[in-house]
Amino acid sequence: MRTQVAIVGAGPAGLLLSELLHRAGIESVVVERSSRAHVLGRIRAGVLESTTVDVLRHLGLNERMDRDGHPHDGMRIVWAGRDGLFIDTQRHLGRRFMVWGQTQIQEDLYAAADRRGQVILDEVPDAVLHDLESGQPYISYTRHGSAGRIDADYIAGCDGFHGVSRQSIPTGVRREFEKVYPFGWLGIMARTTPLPDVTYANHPRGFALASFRSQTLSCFYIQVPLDHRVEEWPDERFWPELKARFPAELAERIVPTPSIEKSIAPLRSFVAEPMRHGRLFLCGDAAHIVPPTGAKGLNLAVSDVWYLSQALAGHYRRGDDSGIDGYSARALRRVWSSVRTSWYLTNLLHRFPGASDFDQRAQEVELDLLKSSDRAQAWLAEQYAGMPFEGSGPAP
Ligand code: RFL
Ligand code: PHB
Repeated sequence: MRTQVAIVGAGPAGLLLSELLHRAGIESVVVERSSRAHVLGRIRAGVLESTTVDVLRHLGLNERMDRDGHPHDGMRIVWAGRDGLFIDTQRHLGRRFMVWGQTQIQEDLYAAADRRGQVILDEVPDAVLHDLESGQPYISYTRHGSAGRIDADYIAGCDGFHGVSRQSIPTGVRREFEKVYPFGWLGIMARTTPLPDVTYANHPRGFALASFRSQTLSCFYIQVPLDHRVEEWPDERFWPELKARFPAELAERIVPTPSIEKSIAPLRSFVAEPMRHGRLFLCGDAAHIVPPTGAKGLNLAVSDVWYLSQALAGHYRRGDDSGIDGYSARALRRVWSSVRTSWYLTNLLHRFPGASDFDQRAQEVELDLLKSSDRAQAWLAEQYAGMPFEGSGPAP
Protein backbone atom coordinates (compact mmCIF):
# COMPACT_ATOMS: atom_id res chain seq x y z
CA MET A 1 0.00 0.00 0.00
CA ARG A 2 1.23 3.53 -0.69
CA THR A 3 0.02 6.78 0.84
CA GLN A 4 1.24 10.30 1.53
CA VAL A 5 1.08 10.15 5.35
CA ALA A 6 0.97 6.91 7.37
CA ILE A 7 -0.54 7.53 10.81
CA VAL A 8 0.17 5.15 13.71
CA GLY A 9 -2.69 5.17 16.25
CA ALA A 10 -6.42 5.91 15.89
CA GLY A 11 -6.82 7.80 19.17
CA PRO A 12 -7.93 11.44 19.09
CA ALA A 13 -4.54 12.61 17.75
CA GLY A 14 -4.40 10.09 14.88
CA LEU A 15 -8.01 10.39 13.71
CA LEU A 16 -8.06 14.18 14.02
CA LEU A 17 -4.86 14.40 11.98
CA SER A 18 -6.31 12.21 9.24
CA GLU A 19 -9.39 14.47 9.13
CA LEU A 20 -7.30 17.66 8.96
CA LEU A 21 -5.11 16.17 6.23
CA HIS A 22 -8.14 15.08 4.23
CA ARG A 23 -9.43 18.67 4.35
CA ALA A 24 -6.06 19.79 2.97
CA GLY A 25 -6.29 17.23 0.13
CA ILE A 26 -3.62 14.98 1.67
CA GLU A 27 -4.13 11.23 1.71
CA SER A 28 -3.43 9.10 4.78
CA VAL A 29 -3.71 5.54 6.09
CA VAL A 30 -4.22 4.89 9.81
CA VAL A 31 -2.84 1.80 11.58
CA GLU A 32 -4.32 0.99 15.01
CA ARG A 33 -3.26 -1.73 17.44
CA SER A 34 -6.66 -2.28 19.08
CA SER A 35 -10.17 -2.92 17.81
CA ARG A 36 -12.53 -0.02 17.20
CA ALA A 37 -14.74 -1.21 20.05
CA HIS A 38 -11.81 -1.03 22.43
CA VAL A 39 -10.79 2.47 21.31
CA LEU A 40 -14.39 3.68 21.67
CA GLY A 41 -14.77 2.05 25.08
CA ARG A 42 -12.05 4.11 26.75
CA ILE A 43 -13.34 6.78 29.11
CA ARG A 44 -10.93 9.66 29.46
CA ALA A 45 -10.71 13.41 29.14
CA GLY A 46 -13.56 15.84 29.50
CA VAL A 47 -12.35 19.44 29.59
CA LEU A 48 -11.71 21.09 26.22
CA GLU A 49 -9.78 24.34 25.83
CA SER A 50 -11.24 26.98 23.53
CA THR A 51 -8.58 26.18 20.90
CA THR A 52 -9.73 22.53 20.84
CA VAL A 53 -13.34 23.67 20.51
CA ASP A 54 -12.31 25.96 17.62
CA VAL A 55 -10.62 23.08 15.77
CA LEU A 56 -13.69 20.83 16.15
CA ARG A 57 -15.97 23.64 14.93
CA HIS A 58 -13.62 24.38 12.03
CA LEU A 59 -14.00 20.74 10.95
CA GLY A 60 -17.77 20.74 11.41
CA LEU A 61 -17.40 18.11 14.16
CA ASN A 62 -19.24 20.30 16.65
CA GLU A 63 -22.90 19.42 16.28
CA ARG A 64 -23.17 17.11 19.29
CA MET A 65 -20.61 19.08 21.30
CA ASP A 66 -22.51 22.35 20.85
CA ARG A 67 -25.81 20.67 21.59
CA ASP A 68 -24.89 18.45 24.54
CA GLY A 69 -21.58 19.83 25.85
CA HIS A 70 -21.36 22.34 28.69
CA PRO A 71 -19.57 25.66 28.17
CA HIS A 72 -17.80 26.95 31.29
CA ASP A 73 -16.18 30.23 32.24
CA GLY A 74 -13.38 28.67 34.29
CA MET A 75 -12.68 26.40 37.25
CA ARG A 76 -12.93 26.58 41.03
CA ILE A 77 -10.29 25.80 43.65
CA VAL A 78 -11.24 25.16 47.30
CA TRP A 79 -8.91 24.64 50.26
CA ALA A 80 -8.68 24.69 54.02
CA GLY A 81 -12.29 23.57 54.23
CA ARG A 82 -13.42 26.95 52.90
CA ASP A 83 -15.18 28.09 49.78
CA GLY A 84 -12.42 29.17 47.45
CA LEU A 85 -11.58 30.92 44.32
CA PHE A 86 -12.97 30.93 40.78
CA ILE A 87 -10.32 31.12 38.06
CA ASP A 88 -12.34 32.97 35.45
CA THR A 89 -10.85 32.44 32.00
CA GLN A 90 -13.82 34.15 30.38
CA ARG A 91 -13.41 37.38 32.36
CA HIS A 92 -9.62 37.50 32.10
CA LEU A 93 -9.16 36.25 28.54
CA GLY A 94 -12.55 36.02 26.87
CA ARG A 95 -11.99 32.25 26.55
CA ARG A 96 -14.39 29.56 27.73
CA PHE A 97 -14.02 25.82 28.23
CA MET A 98 -16.27 23.07 27.03
CA VAL A 99 -16.99 20.05 29.19
CA TRP A 100 -17.45 17.31 26.59
CA GLY A 101 -16.17 13.76 26.64
CA GLN A 102 -13.21 12.43 24.70
CA THR A 103 -15.27 9.27 24.10
CA GLN A 104 -17.88 11.29 22.19
CA ILE A 105 -15.18 13.12 20.19
CA GLN A 106 -13.70 9.76 19.30
CA GLU A 107 -17.13 8.55 18.10
CA ASP A 108 -17.57 11.65 15.93
CA LEU A 109 -14.07 11.22 14.49
CA TYR A 110 -14.75 7.58 13.54
CA ALA A 111 -18.08 8.56 11.97
CA ALA A 112 -16.38 11.29 9.91
CA ALA A 113 -13.62 8.85 8.88
CA ASP A 114 -16.26 6.35 7.68
CA ARG A 115 -18.05 9.08 5.71
CA ARG A 116 -14.93 9.98 3.75
CA GLY A 117 -13.84 6.34 3.25
CA GLN A 118 -10.71 6.71 5.37
CA VAL A 119 -8.54 3.57 5.42
CA ILE A 120 -8.11 2.49 9.07
CA LEU A 121 -6.34 -0.82 9.61
CA ASP A 122 -7.30 -1.90 13.11
CA GLU A 123 -6.10 -4.86 15.15
CA VAL A 124 -2.51 -4.43 13.96
CA PRO A 125 -0.47 -5.52 16.97
CA ASP A 126 3.09 -5.30 15.65
CA ALA A 127 3.67 -2.25 13.41
CA VAL A 128 7.39 -1.53 12.87
CA LEU A 129 8.69 1.77 11.47
CA HIS A 130 11.55 1.63 8.94
CA ASP A 131 13.97 3.97 7.11
CA LEU A 132 12.83 7.12 8.89
CA GLU A 133 15.98 8.95 7.90
CA SER A 134 15.52 8.15 4.21
CA GLY A 135 13.12 9.74 1.74
CA GLN A 136 11.08 6.50 1.63
CA PRO A 137 9.99 5.48 5.12
CA TYR A 138 7.61 2.56 5.50
CA ILE A 139 5.67 0.56 8.08
CA SER A 140 5.63 -3.24 8.14
CA TYR A 141 2.94 -5.15 10.05
CA THR A 142 0.83 -8.26 10.22
CA ARG A 143 -2.95 -8.17 10.35
CA HIS A 144 -5.08 -11.23 10.98
CA GLY A 145 -2.09 -13.40 10.07
CA SER A 146 -1.06 -11.70 6.76
CA ALA A 147 1.99 -9.49 6.38
CA GLY A 148 1.57 -5.96 5.01
CA ARG A 149 3.61 -2.88 4.20
CA ILE A 150 2.70 0.80 3.90
CA ASP A 151 5.07 3.08 2.02
CA ALA A 152 4.62 6.78 2.77
CA ASP A 153 6.22 10.19 2.35
CA TYR A 154 5.88 10.81 6.10
CA ILE A 155 4.89 8.90 9.22
CA ALA A 156 2.93 10.48 12.09
CA GLY A 157 3.41 8.70 15.43
CA CYS A 158 0.08 9.21 17.23
CA ASP A 159 0.28 5.95 19.18
CA GLY A 160 0.15 7.19 22.75
CA PHE A 161 2.65 6.82 25.57
CA HIS A 162 3.16 3.05 25.12
CA GLY A 163 3.41 3.09 21.32
CA VAL A 164 6.32 2.19 19.04
CA SER A 165 6.91 5.53 17.33
CA ARG A 166 8.86 7.31 20.06
CA GLN A 167 10.98 4.19 20.59
CA SER A 168 11.87 4.28 16.87
CA ILE A 169 13.91 7.45 17.41
CA PRO A 170 17.50 6.44 18.23
CA THR A 171 18.41 6.97 21.88
CA GLY A 172 21.36 9.14 20.90
CA VAL A 173 18.97 11.60 19.26
CA ARG A 174 16.07 11.41 21.69
CA ARG A 175 16.11 13.31 24.97
CA GLU A 176 13.52 12.53 27.63
CA PHE A 177 12.42 14.65 30.59
CA GLU A 178 10.39 12.90 33.25
CA LYS A 179 8.85 13.42 36.66
CA VAL A 180 6.91 10.65 38.35
CA TYR A 181 4.64 11.72 41.22
CA PRO A 182 4.34 9.62 44.38
CA PHE A 183 0.55 9.17 44.15
CA GLY A 184 -2.23 8.31 41.72
CA TRP A 185 -5.80 9.39 41.03
CA LEU A 186 -8.69 7.10 41.80
CA GLY A 187 -11.49 8.17 39.47
CA ILE A 188 -15.14 7.20 39.40
CA MET A 189 -18.12 7.98 37.25
CA ALA A 190 -21.62 8.02 38.73
CA ARG A 191 -25.14 9.04 37.70
CA THR A 192 -25.57 11.90 40.13
CA THR A 193 -25.96 15.68 39.85
CA PRO A 194 -22.58 17.39 39.49
CA LEU A 195 -21.28 20.36 41.42
CA PRO A 196 -21.88 23.56 39.43
CA ASP A 197 -18.18 24.05 38.53
CA VAL A 198 -15.19 21.83 37.78
CA THR A 199 -13.82 22.03 41.34
CA TYR A 200 -10.29 21.18 42.53
CA ALA A 201 -9.79 20.68 46.29
CA ASN A 202 -6.58 20.95 48.32
CA HIS A 203 -7.06 19.14 51.62
CA PRO A 204 -4.70 17.70 54.28
CA ARG A 205 -6.24 14.26 53.52
CA GLY A 206 -5.21 14.67 49.87
CA PHE A 207 -6.39 16.22 46.61
CA ALA A 208 -9.91 15.76 45.23
CA LEU A 209 -11.65 16.87 42.02
CA ALA A 210 -15.30 17.11 41.04
CA SER A 211 -16.10 17.20 37.33
CA PHE A 212 -18.85 15.91 35.07
CA ARG A 213 -19.87 14.82 31.60
CA SER A 214 -23.53 15.93 31.66
CA GLN A 215 -26.14 17.34 34.05
CA THR A 216 -26.73 13.81 35.35
CA LEU A 217 -23.30 12.19 34.96
CA SER A 218 -20.53 13.20 37.38
CA CYS A 219 -16.92 12.17 37.66
CA PHE A 220 -14.91 12.49 40.84
CA TYR A 221 -11.25 11.87 41.55
CA ILE A 222 -9.26 11.52 44.78
CA GLN A 223 -5.52 11.31 45.32
CA VAL A 224 -4.52 7.84 46.58
CA PRO A 225 -1.15 6.23 47.40
CA LEU A 226 0.52 4.57 44.40
CA ASP A 227 0.19 1.05 45.77
CA HIS A 228 -3.59 1.23 46.26
CA ARG A 229 -5.79 -0.96 44.11
CA VAL A 230 -9.34 -0.34 42.92
CA GLU A 231 -10.60 -3.33 44.96
CA GLU A 232 -9.52 -1.51 48.12
CA TRP A 233 -11.95 1.30 47.28
CA PRO A 234 -15.53 0.03 47.31
CA ASP A 235 -18.12 2.82 46.94
CA GLU A 236 -18.79 2.75 50.71
CA ARG A 237 -15.20 3.85 51.28
CA PHE A 238 -14.94 6.23 48.32
CA TRP A 239 -17.89 8.55 48.95
CA PRO A 240 -17.10 9.50 52.58
CA GLU A 241 -13.45 10.06 51.68
CA LEU A 242 -14.42 12.28 48.75
CA LYS A 243 -16.83 14.34 50.85
CA ALA A 244 -14.26 14.72 53.63
CA ARG A 245 -11.97 16.56 51.21
CA PHE A 246 -14.54 19.20 50.16
CA PRO A 247 -15.83 22.09 52.29
CA ALA A 248 -19.07 21.14 54.08
CA GLU A 249 -21.40 23.19 51.86
CA LEU A 250 -20.07 21.47 48.71
CA ALA A 251 -19.85 18.01 50.33
CA GLU A 252 -23.55 18.29 51.21
CA ARG A 253 -24.40 18.69 47.54
CA ILE A 254 -22.65 15.46 46.51
CA VAL A 255 -25.24 12.67 46.45
CA PRO A 256 -23.62 9.20 46.41
CA THR A 257 -24.96 6.70 43.85
CA PRO A 258 -23.41 3.42 42.66
CA SER A 259 -20.26 4.03 40.61
CA ILE A 260 -20.43 2.91 36.97
CA GLU A 261 -16.69 3.05 36.29
CA LYS A 262 -13.70 3.08 38.62
CA SER A 263 -9.99 3.17 37.86
CA ILE A 264 -6.64 4.30 39.27
CA ALA A 265 -4.15 6.23 37.11
CA PRO A 266 -0.58 7.11 38.13
CA LEU A 267 0.57 10.71 37.62
CA ARG A 268 3.54 11.55 35.45
CA SER A 269 5.08 14.47 33.56
CA PHE A 270 7.06 13.42 30.49
CA VAL A 271 8.41 15.14 27.39
CA ALA A 272 10.43 13.59 24.54
CA GLU A 273 12.47 15.93 22.37
CA PRO A 274 12.66 16.46 19.45
CA MET A 275 9.15 15.71 18.19
CA ARG A 276 10.49 15.08 14.68
CA HIS A 277 13.14 12.69 13.49
CA GLY A 278 13.72 12.52 9.73
CA ARG A 279 10.35 11.63 8.19
CA LEU A 280 8.71 10.78 11.54
CA PHE A 281 6.65 13.26 13.57
CA LEU A 282 5.39 12.55 17.10
CA CYS A 283 1.99 13.90 18.19
CA GLY A 284 0.02 13.75 21.45
CA ASP A 285 0.74 11.28 24.25
CA ALA A 286 3.39 9.59 22.05
CA ALA A 287 5.60 12.60 22.76
CA HIS A 288 4.39 13.90 26.12
CA ILE A 289 2.34 13.07 29.20
CA VAL A 290 0.98 15.52 31.75
CA PRO A 291 -0.61 14.76 35.11
CA PRO A 292 -4.36 15.28 34.66
CA THR A 293 -4.44 18.19 37.15
CA GLY A 294 -4.38 20.76 34.34
CA ALA A 295 -6.75 18.86 31.98
CA LYS A 296 -4.21 19.39 29.21
CA GLY A 297 -3.41 15.99 27.60
CA LEU A 298 -6.10 15.86 24.93
CA ASN A 299 -5.76 19.58 24.25
CA LEU A 300 -2.04 19.18 23.53
CA ALA A 301 -2.77 16.28 21.18
CA VAL A 302 -5.07 18.65 19.27
CA SER A 303 -2.52 21.48 19.04
CA ASP A 304 0.21 19.07 17.87
CA VAL A 305 -1.89 17.72 15.01
CA TRP A 306 -3.07 21.21 14.11
CA TYR A 307 0.54 22.36 13.74
CA LEU A 308 1.50 19.19 11.85
CA SER A 309 -1.40 19.43 9.42
CA GLN A 310 -0.47 23.05 8.66
CA ALA A 311 3.16 22.03 8.13
CA LEU A 312 2.23 19.19 5.75
CA ALA A 313 -0.24 21.43 3.88
CA GLY A 314 2.60 23.93 3.36
CA HIS A 315 4.77 21.16 1.95
CA TYR A 316 2.23 19.62 -0.41
CA ARG A 317 0.49 22.80 -1.54
CA ARG A 318 3.35 25.25 -1.81
CA GLY A 319 6.54 23.21 -1.59
CA ASP A 320 7.27 25.18 1.59
CA ASP A 321 9.05 23.01 4.19
CA SER A 322 9.47 25.69 6.85
CA GLY A 323 6.49 24.31 8.82
CA ILE A 324 7.96 20.81 8.73
CA ASP A 325 11.35 22.07 9.85
CA GLY A 326 9.79 24.19 12.59
CA TYR A 327 7.22 21.62 13.77
CA SER A 328 9.12 20.25 16.75
CA ALA A 329 10.15 23.61 18.20
CA ARG A 330 6.71 25.10 17.70
CA ALA A 331 4.82 22.18 19.19
CA LEU A 332 7.25 21.95 22.11
CA ARG A 333 6.73 25.60 23.09
CA ARG A 334 3.07 24.90 23.71
CA VAL A 335 3.76 21.49 25.24
CA TRP A 336 6.22 22.86 27.79
CA SER A 337 3.85 25.65 28.75
CA SER A 338 1.10 23.11 29.57
CA VAL A 339 3.60 20.70 31.17
CA ARG A 340 4.68 23.48 33.51
CA THR A 341 1.10 24.47 34.35
CA SER A 342 0.10 20.86 35.09
CA TRP A 343 3.19 20.38 37.28
CA TYR A 344 2.50 23.66 39.11
CA LEU A 345 -1.13 22.78 39.83
CA THR A 346 -0.15 19.24 40.87
CA ASN A 347 2.35 20.64 43.38
CA LEU A 348 -0.06 23.27 44.65
CA LEU A 349 -3.04 20.97 45.15
CA HIS A 350 -1.72 17.57 46.29
CA ARG A 351 -0.51 16.35 49.65
CA PHE A 352 2.95 14.85 49.07
CA PRO A 353 4.04 11.85 51.18
CA GLY A 354 6.11 13.10 54.10
CA ALA A 355 4.71 16.63 53.78
CA SER A 356 4.50 18.41 57.11
CA ASP A 357 1.91 20.81 58.46
CA PHE A 358 4.35 23.52 57.40
CA ASP A 359 4.13 22.38 53.76
CA GLN A 360 0.35 22.22 53.97
CA ARG A 361 0.17 25.75 55.40
CA ALA A 362 2.56 27.06 52.71
CA GLN A 363 0.21 25.69 50.01
CA GLU A 364 -2.81 27.25 51.73
CA VAL A 365 -1.07 30.63 51.98
CA GLU A 366 -0.22 30.49 48.28
CA LEU A 367 -3.90 29.87 47.57
CA ASP A 368 -4.84 32.76 49.91
CA LEU A 369 -2.42 34.99 47.98
CA LEU A 370 -3.98 33.93 44.69
CA LYS A 371 -7.39 34.75 46.08
CA SER A 372 -6.28 38.22 47.18
CA SER A 373 -4.73 39.21 43.85
CA ASP A 374 -6.70 39.70 40.67
CA ARG A 375 -3.42 39.93 38.77
CA ALA A 376 -2.27 36.56 40.09
CA GLN A 377 -5.63 35.09 39.10
CA ALA A 378 -5.31 36.55 35.60
CA TRP A 379 -1.91 34.88 35.32
CA LEU A 380 -3.25 31.49 36.43
CA ALA A 381 -6.27 31.88 34.14
CA GLU A 382 -3.89 32.44 31.24
CA GLN A 383 -1.93 29.27 32.10
CA TYR A 384 -5.02 27.14 32.67
CA ALA A 385 -6.65 28.33 29.42
CA GLY A 386 -3.60 27.13 27.42
CA MET A 387 -1.49 29.11 24.97
CA PRO A 388 -3.24 30.34 21.83
CA PHE A 389 -2.00 28.68 18.63
CA GLU A 390 1.03 30.21 16.95
CA GLY A 391 0.55 31.13 13.30
CA SER A 392 -2.87 30.82 11.71
CA GLY A 393 -5.45 29.24 13.97
CA PRO A 394 -8.61 27.52 12.80
CA ALA A 395 -11.17 29.70 11.07
CA PRO A 396 -14.21 29.96 13.37
P1 RFL B 1 -4.21 7.83 22.94
O1 RFL B 1 -5.57 8.29 23.26
O2 RFL B 1 -3.47 7.01 23.92
O3 RFL B 1 -4.29 7.05 21.55
C1 RFL B 1 -3.19 6.32 21.04
C2 RFL B 1 -3.71 5.22 20.12
O4 RFL B 1 -2.61 4.51 19.57
C3 RFL B 1 -2.86 3.12 19.68
N1 RFL B 1 -1.56 2.43 19.68
C4 RFL B 1 -1.04 1.83 18.60
N2 RFL B 1 -1.48 1.70 17.35
C5 RFL B 1 -0.69 1.02 16.46
N3 RFL B 1 0.50 0.45 16.81
C6 RFL B 1 0.98 0.57 18.07
N4 RFL B 1 2.14 0.03 18.40
C7 RFL B 1 0.20 1.28 19.03
N5 RFL B 1 0.37 1.59 20.33
C8 RFL B 1 -0.71 2.28 20.71
C9 RFL B 1 -3.67 2.96 20.95
O5 RFL B 1 -4.43 1.76 20.96
C10 RFL B 1 -4.55 4.21 20.88
O6 RFL B 1 -5.76 3.96 20.18
O7 RFL B 1 -3.24 9.07 22.58
P2 RFL B 1 -3.59 10.48 21.84
O8 RFL B 1 -4.37 10.25 20.58
O9 RFL B 1 -2.30 11.20 21.79
O10 RFL B 1 -4.58 11.24 22.82
C11 RFL B 1 -4.17 11.66 24.10
C12 RFL B 1 -5.34 11.67 25.08
O11 RFL B 1 -6.00 10.43 25.02
C13 RFL B 1 -4.86 11.96 26.53
O12 RFL B 1 -3.88 12.95 26.52
C14 RFL B 1 -6.04 12.43 27.43
O13 RFL B 1 -6.99 11.45 27.59
C15 RFL B 1 -5.49 12.85 28.80
N6 RFL B 1 -6.55 13.22 29.76
C16 RFL B 1 -7.14 14.48 29.70
N7 RFL B 1 -6.78 15.37 28.75
C17 RFL B 1 -7.41 16.59 28.67
O14 RFL B 1 -7.05 17.39 27.79
N8 RFL B 1 -8.44 16.95 29.53
C18 RFL B 1 -8.87 16.11 30.50
O15 RFL B 1 -9.82 16.46 31.20
C19 RFL B 1 -8.20 14.84 30.65
N9 RFL B 1 -8.58 13.96 31.59
C20 RFL B 1 -6.99 12.31 30.72
C21 RFL B 1 -8.01 12.71 31.64
C22 RFL B 1 -6.44 11.02 30.78
C23 RFL B 1 -6.88 10.13 31.74
N10 RFL B 1 -6.28 8.82 31.72
C24 RFL B 1 -6.77 7.67 32.27
C25 RFL B 1 -5.05 8.59 30.96
C26 RFL B 1 -8.47 11.85 32.60
C27 RFL B 1 -7.90 10.56 32.68
C28 RFL B 1 -8.42 9.67 33.76
C1 PHB C 1 -12.47 15.22 33.91
O1 PHB C 1 -13.57 15.77 33.76
O2 PHB C 1 -12.28 14.01 33.72
C2 PHB C 1 -11.32 16.06 34.34
C3 PHB C 1 -11.50 17.41 34.62
C4 PHB C 1 -10.41 18.19 35.02
C5 PHB C 1 -9.17 17.59 35.14
C6 PHB C 1 -8.98 16.25 34.86
C7 PHB C 1 -10.06 15.46 34.47
O3 PHB C 1 -8.11 18.35 35.53
